[in-house]
Order: sequence, then structure tokens, then C-alpha cells
Amino acid sequence: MGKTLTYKILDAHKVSEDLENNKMSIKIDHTLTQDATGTMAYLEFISFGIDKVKTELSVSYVDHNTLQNGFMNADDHKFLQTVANKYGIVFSKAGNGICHQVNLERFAKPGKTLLGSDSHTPTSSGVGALAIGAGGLDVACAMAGMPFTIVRPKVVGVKLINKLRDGVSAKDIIIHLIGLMTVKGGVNKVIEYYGDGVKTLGVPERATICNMGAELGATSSVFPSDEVTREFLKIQSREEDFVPLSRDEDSVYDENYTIDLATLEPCASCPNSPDNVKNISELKDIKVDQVLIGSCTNSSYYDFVKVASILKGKKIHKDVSLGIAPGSQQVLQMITKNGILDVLLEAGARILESACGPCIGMGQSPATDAVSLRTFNRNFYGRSGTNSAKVYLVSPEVAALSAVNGYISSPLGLKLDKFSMNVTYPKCDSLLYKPEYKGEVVMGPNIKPLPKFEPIGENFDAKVMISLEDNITTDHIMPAGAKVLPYRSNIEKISEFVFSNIDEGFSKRCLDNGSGVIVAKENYGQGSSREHAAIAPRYLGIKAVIASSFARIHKKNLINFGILPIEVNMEADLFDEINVKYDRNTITVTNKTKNKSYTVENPLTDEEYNLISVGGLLNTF
Ligand code: MIC
Ligand code: SF4
Repeated sequence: MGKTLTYKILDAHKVSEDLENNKMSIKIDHTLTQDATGTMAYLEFISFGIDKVKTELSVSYVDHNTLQNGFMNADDHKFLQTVANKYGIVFSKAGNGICHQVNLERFAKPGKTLLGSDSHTPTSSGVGALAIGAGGLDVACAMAGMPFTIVRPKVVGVKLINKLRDGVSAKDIIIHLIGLMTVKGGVNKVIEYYGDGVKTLGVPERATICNMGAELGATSSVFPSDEVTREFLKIQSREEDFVPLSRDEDSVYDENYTIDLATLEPCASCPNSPDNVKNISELKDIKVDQVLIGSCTNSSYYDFVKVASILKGKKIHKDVSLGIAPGSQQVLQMITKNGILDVLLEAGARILESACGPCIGMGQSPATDAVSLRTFNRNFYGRSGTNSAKVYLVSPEVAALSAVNGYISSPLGLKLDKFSMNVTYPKCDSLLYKPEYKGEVVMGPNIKPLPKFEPIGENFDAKVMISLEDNITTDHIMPAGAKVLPYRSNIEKISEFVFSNIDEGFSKRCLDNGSGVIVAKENYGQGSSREHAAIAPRYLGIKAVIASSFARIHKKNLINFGILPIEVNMEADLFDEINVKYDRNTITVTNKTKNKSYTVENPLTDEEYNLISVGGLLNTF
């Protein structure tokens, strides 16, 4: 039996395998970090005492906290730049663009492994790389040359047949798939695309699809590397990076889906979850207040070509605010040179910086109860900065047409003019710096040392500090946005905001009690890779999270920082008294208040068990 493309890349990078626990460790070729997770990752890396990174390529991007409201963000940027220069990391300065867009343009290579401290790292899999999101500490370890361990993923084969109709786009393919598989349907799986429909999709479209594979909870997504990939690398002046890659024809998938592109309709992820999917035809006539086009999902030159074709000669509706954030300097230069920027400005667009911006709640929060259409990838409760806003995730075509009409509109059948795509892309090196392997690291006053954690112990009593439902996101646990992001390098301060959007008293309650546990249902910790969603609760004294199931990245982050993840579906109320007792073989959780005990096999590997025993990975160095 032949191999899937996923296992061709994984096996070529295999360092070791633990079949008993269904795990494998792989060599990481490339890493990326962004500023919001990067400061922690580099503090961790520095604590290893190594003189330079051991990867083929590591890149540090600044794209999340670019508001610079106060000295904190700018201090973080300086820290990151000086670390990069000293330790051998390429540095992409604020303004150069969103990490995933720039990485795709400049660095992603077919067949390479990439580990990034951001859950949307798989965007780079659009060129046939195997790109995986992880917590900052895992990326720090990869930069130090250590292998990365994953659950041996199941491979989901998604066969694409035929061709999209006019007005339907790559965004609709992935939203449709998320609707089918749900936000937890991809955990510990790689989504592999194949079939005749693949060649009808350009690299930016493939990248959009891989990007939102993160919303399935998938380990990664992957497209073959074919002539379309070669063409993309050629216009990026790096055809030499091309290698053809595809599955063996007789390879077999663990799960199968077929999507007939010719029957897909424009669709949307409705409030407040990417898997709340409806066709646009069911939403038409909903009045729109805000439209935002950008983010690492849909901010390529190709996306803006389509948007301009819809906006050409038109004005946006008077009640709509349209914000446009080109994904990179390259995209910005391209739309400027090719007349697209003029079209956008004449239509009434506001031009935002090439950065994450509103996607992470850094500005552009909608009005109370407003309807906001975004080409982004997440519409979790509160993420826009306005809890009552209704955020819909849509394609650039739906966004642009709705901005003109003032209500949600379907572009199905809309013929777009042909702007020429056959142009050479500028390299735009003005904000990209090669390391000089020298200089001192500069640390501003808001960059605090890493906290030290004691082991939780093998038998402890603690009270339930919060009891939660299914699909709790890391945005619920550790909110982002303009108020909180400046404290990503200051754990004591950021811990005040844990669960603050849904339970303001959480942080104080934990500190008053000294210790505690979190109880939840399915898919706890989905979404962002931010390890702050583990470190900050640990700082507040959380010793264990008891949930029916966990999202991949967050579970690893919990273990890395010495919090015990316990997979049990337990009924519990606030302040219930809990006892946790575990050894190498079993974990027993007793809800003393409800007089109920649950014993499960301890699923941790030896390595994970040791990490919990010593209080987390940082205590092993
Ligand atoms: C996000 O989209 O939620 C982020 C912000 O990019 C995160 C990382 C972070 O929280 O810093 C992610 O997706 O991993
Ligand atoms: Fe930035 Fe948003 Fe992409 Fe996260 S999802 S990397 S915040 S653009």
C-alpha cells in the first residue's frame, strides 16, 4: 500500500516512534514565532543557555501587537529584534506583514517541516510543506534542535472534484468542511487534499484552506506540490525551492470526504463559532454595519484583485465601514502598483496596517449589537472586542459585495473582471533583517522573568474554580485585544485577565483560594496556541483541568507547564471539593462534595508524566 503525502513528509523527518502510545517525534526544519507568543518563546529559549538556533531557518515576526498603546508593545519589539540578531533568527519588523502571509511568500518550502507558535502556522502547507502550530515552549525546544512529538495523526483525505463556480471561493470550501467536521473534528488528524479540483486552486487559495484547518483542531493540512506551486514560487523569485510532491495513488486515508466544487455555494460561519455554517442564501437581507477584509486567511494579492473587481466604480453603502488590511508589504506594493488601491479608496475603504489588527481585537471593535462581516478565521465570543457584536466569517467576494449593498449578499454567478495576475512580485526586503549573531538583548521593564512553578504533587485537594461547557476556546481562557495583549511578557499582570470576559471574579477567586481545578466538557482549549492560557492559570494556582476532551495544542501547553489534564466527564459546581490522586498507571478524581469518584488509566507517556512530576518542562533544564 502506498503512502499519503502526510506520511511521506512525516516519515522523512521521523526521529523516533513510540507505537505503544501512538506518538512520533519529528525533526523540525523551520520555525516561526510572532510577537504575542514570541516573547515567552524567546525567554524560554534563552533560559536553555544555547548560543544560537539549530534549525535550518527560524523567523521572528512582529504582527500582532502593533498598536503600541504605551511602551509595552514597542519594548517587546525591541526585545525580539535584539534576540533575533544575537541568536541567528531572521527578523520581520512591524509593518512587514502578517507572519503566515509573509512566510508563504518568502520562506515556505515544499516537503519541509515548520513549527510555529501560532495555531495558523499550517497556512504555509499551501505550498506542500507540513506546517504545525504549537505552544511557544515547543517552538523554543525546536529552535534548540530538539525533535517535536505529536500523536501519530490520522489522515483525512479530502477529494476535490470539478471547479468552483463564479462567486464561490476557497474560503467557501473550508467553511463548508468545518460545517461538516465541526471545530473538534480534526483533532490529531492531518487534512490532506487531492483530486482533480486541486489544480484549479492557486497557492493563495490553498493557503486559505490550510489556514482554517486550524478551526477543525487539525494538527495540519496539506496540499500537493505541483505545477501551480512551481508557478507561485517562480513569481516569488524562488523557483529553486520547488520540489514536486504528491501522495501515492494507492494510498489509503483513515477518513474520506469528497467535495464537488461545482455544487458549492457561498457560505458563512455565523456567530459565534466557525462551525455554525449557513449558506449565504439563508442569510440574505441581514443588515451589515462593518466589513473587514484581511487577516492571515484572506489578505493575498489575489484576494484584493477579486475585491477590487467587485468594488470598481462603486461606493460602499453609507451605513457600512469597510476596513482593508493587506497581508504584507508585498501585497500592499502590488495593489498600489496595479491600481487596486485606487479602486478601494474610491469605493470608500479605510486602509489599515499590514498586521493582524482587528482579527485579534487590536482596534476596529464593532458598535454594540453590530453585524460585522470578516474574511478572518475566528468569530469566538468577545474576540472582536465587542461582546454583543455578531461576527460572520465570509469570503472576500461576499464581504465586498455586502459592503456595497449594505446587507449580506451572495456573489454566486458574479463574473469578476480579469486583473492581470501575471506580474512579478516585488521582494520587499525593507523590513526583513538577517541576523548578525551579535549584540546584547534589550529587555524593557514590562518583560518579566519566567515564573517558577512547583510540582503539583500526586495527591491533592482543591476546589472547583470554574465549571464550563463544550468548546471553550483559549480566547475565553486568556482573552486578547488591545487591553490585554501588552502584558504577554508579564505573567503576573496578564493572569488578572484569565476568563475575564465570562467570569470577572476568576482570577481573584483563585488567588484567594491558593489552588484549584478547572472543570469543562468537550474540546477544552480549542483555538489559539497561546501558552498564556496554561501559564497564567498555573500562576493562579490551577493544578489540573478535568475535561471530557482537550484540543491538541492546549493539552500540550498544560503538560509543558505542569498542569495535569484529566480526561473525565465530571459533573461539578463552583467550589465543589475535589481530590486528585494519580500514579504512573491511574488517575482518580473524587468529587467529595457530590460523593462521586472516577478512575481512569493514566494516558500520559513516560516523558509527559515526568514533566508533570517535576513541575513542567522548564524545570528540566
Ligand atoms: C490567534 O489567532 O488567536 C492568534 C493570536 O494568532 C494566536 C496566537 C496568540 O494568541 O498569540 C494563535 O492562533 O495561535
Ligand atoms: Fe493574526 Fe488573526 Fe491570523 Fe491570528 S488569526 S495570526 S491574529 S491574522
